[in-house]
Amino acid sequence: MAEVVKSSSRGQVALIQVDNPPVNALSQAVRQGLSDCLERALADAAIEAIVIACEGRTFIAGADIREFGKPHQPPALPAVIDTIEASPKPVVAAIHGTALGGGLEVALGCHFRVGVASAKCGLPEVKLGLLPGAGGTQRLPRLIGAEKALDMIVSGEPIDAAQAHELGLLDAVIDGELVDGAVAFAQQVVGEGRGLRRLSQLPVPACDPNLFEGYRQQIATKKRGFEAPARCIDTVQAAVELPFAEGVVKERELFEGLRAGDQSRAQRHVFFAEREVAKIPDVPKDTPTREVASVGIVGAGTMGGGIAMACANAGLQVTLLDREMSLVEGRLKAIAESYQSSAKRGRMGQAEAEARIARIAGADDYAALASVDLVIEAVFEEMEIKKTVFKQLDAVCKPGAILATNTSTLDVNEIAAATGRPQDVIGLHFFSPANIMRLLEIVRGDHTDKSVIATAMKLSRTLDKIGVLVGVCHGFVGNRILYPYRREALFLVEEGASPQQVDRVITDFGLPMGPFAMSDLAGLDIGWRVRKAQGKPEGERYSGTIADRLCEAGHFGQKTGQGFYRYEAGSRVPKPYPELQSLVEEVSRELGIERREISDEEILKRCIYPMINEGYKILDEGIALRASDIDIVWINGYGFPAYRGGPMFYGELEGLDRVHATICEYRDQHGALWEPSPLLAKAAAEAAESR
Ligand code: T1G
Repeated sequence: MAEVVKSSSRGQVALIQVDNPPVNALSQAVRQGLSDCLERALADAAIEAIVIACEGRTFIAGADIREFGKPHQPPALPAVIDTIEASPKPVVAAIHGTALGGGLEVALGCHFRVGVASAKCGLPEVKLGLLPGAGGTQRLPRLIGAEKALDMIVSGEPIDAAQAHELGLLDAVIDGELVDGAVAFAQQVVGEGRGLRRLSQLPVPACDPNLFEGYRQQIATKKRGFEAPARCIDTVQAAVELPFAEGVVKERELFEGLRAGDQSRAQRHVFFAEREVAKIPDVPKDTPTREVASVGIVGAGTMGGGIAMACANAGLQVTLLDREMSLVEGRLKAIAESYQSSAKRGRMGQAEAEARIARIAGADDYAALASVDLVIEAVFEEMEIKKTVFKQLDAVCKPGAILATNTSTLDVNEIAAATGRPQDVIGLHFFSPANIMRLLEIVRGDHTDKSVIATAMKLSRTLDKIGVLVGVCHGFVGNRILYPYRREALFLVEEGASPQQVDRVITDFGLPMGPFAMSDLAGLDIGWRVRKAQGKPEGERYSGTIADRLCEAGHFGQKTGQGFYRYEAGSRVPKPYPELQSLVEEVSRELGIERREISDEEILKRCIYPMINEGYKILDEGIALRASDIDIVWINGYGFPAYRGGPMFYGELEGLDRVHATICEYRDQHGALWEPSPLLAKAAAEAAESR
């Protein structure tokens, strides 16, 4: 196996270089190599100083996350770092790329740290449901103070070289070749006889004793449900209150507790799942893509406007088209106000705001789209209207232009068939607000060309979104899973629960909103229109009775001030109201349902398990490439808590055999809507065997 840690020397300076692509993760071999090379350098009388650097694109980017589920293998990283720090010879870390996690902890064990101007330093363990477990929570506060250390450790966000230098995390920013600069720095340290700064021996600079309690309150809402952020605060507080030796014991104890927990397992699953979505078996990485520098958007509604902003934010030239110029001008005005407001709040510079506004032009004639590289249709969710738009695009757009529909449920193949170029048609399903939500469902039609798929995946990265390739079915992946979730929530209210009880159970589980508050936000009239068009399903229990009654009375949710909840003027706070309860009880009576107390546990299972079952049906039909893609859709499109890994991973945490057994019970109680997916049954049997 290629050497993952190499040593050489530059005069009296030993150069230890990690070479473990792609990110120089601290695998067992790297830890062993570092330890061996250090030992040799320390034993070599001719060596006066040591530089630790990395080959490839980055300094060490952390522990090897793939090793976490396996038994510890020596040498342990803290031991390697302690050896570095105890060295009687100065050790200098030479940082480029991103020194992250255990990588930064290795650098903190060094006596000095230098980096190039483009380098970044961070402790992102909290994003994996962990905390820095190799002394970082104890050494960093000793170097930059508790408050700055808290910011880095609890946010998990890296800082750039300039900030790091200003904080003292970097002793120098190297112009020119990094290793040369680091060796020169080491020689200077030796030449000047500079003392070795061992962070473990420094006191933590004095800080406000209320810092930690204040920080806990500060993150309570934003990090609701996550365990790791609070534990991160505990470890930094330990750094302030305990001697180093006791502080690292506390750190290790809290780290191991998180590492073994479900939340970190889930968040590590999400880390890899977010990278898997880009891997499409029959569309390899080197598939040619088409240039996308200009985008036409058809439909100046809320979605069209959001998509226009998402594209302008990414530097693309945008033409926003609608049949009435007054509609376009109204939307352009709203977009300009949004950017100006962001500039006023300091979210972006005034010049950047104006540049983005300037990138979006208006039009009311399809001829304006003749030369664009990509068109995204975002008109009314009605098939005939969409087909008319695509016929016009087919007549106007240049050969090779990509024609995309933002439909959230409709058949992309039927839309593509309205053109003479189905190979250039694809679905780009943005989530509202389109300039904020990270998820982009990329819907592959039967004839969609591979270059179009590859271009769409690349576009998702350009827009700083997560693109997930899905197949054609009603609702694709996200909304298809939403239907049974919402259906069961409505049934539970007909059977005895209240909307607020269901919403509380779901928000306690970790979603940002429950199904009823979410319906009120989206607008009850949207689903009402679809139900009226589709008609009541034959032979199965109808879930729309209560929602229909509300819509028939003109109660569409927030937009009318009343839906499942009432909203005071100007307020978005949902408030229960007695007339809703009377309506619900009336519907239960009409349906002959004896209302009963329903437990929170039943509510949770009846809302979440159908999502898992639908996910297995989606997999079985090939609508999603892998279960983890479904998790990414629901985490990024609907706020499923990352610390539960997504609906499919959550099913594994629950035990698929238990999930399957419960679904079978509900089928026996509530009928065929609960019929388990055969693929789930198979996975459940395998889970039972492996138990
Ligand atoms: N371990 C294992 N694999 C990793 C990895 C890691 N730490 N980081 C990246 N990879 C893989 C990744 O899965 C992908 O694989 C490939 O490398 C390229 O990654 C003890 C406990 C460094 C900013 O959390 O943030 O240290 O898909 O696509 O966009 O206290 O990777 O090609 O097969 O993301 O250029 C802390 C995680 C660990 C950093 C580069 N460190 N990595 O981004 O490439 S815990 C992290 C990143 C720890 C200590 C604790 C990013 C990156 P594949 P990529 P990129």
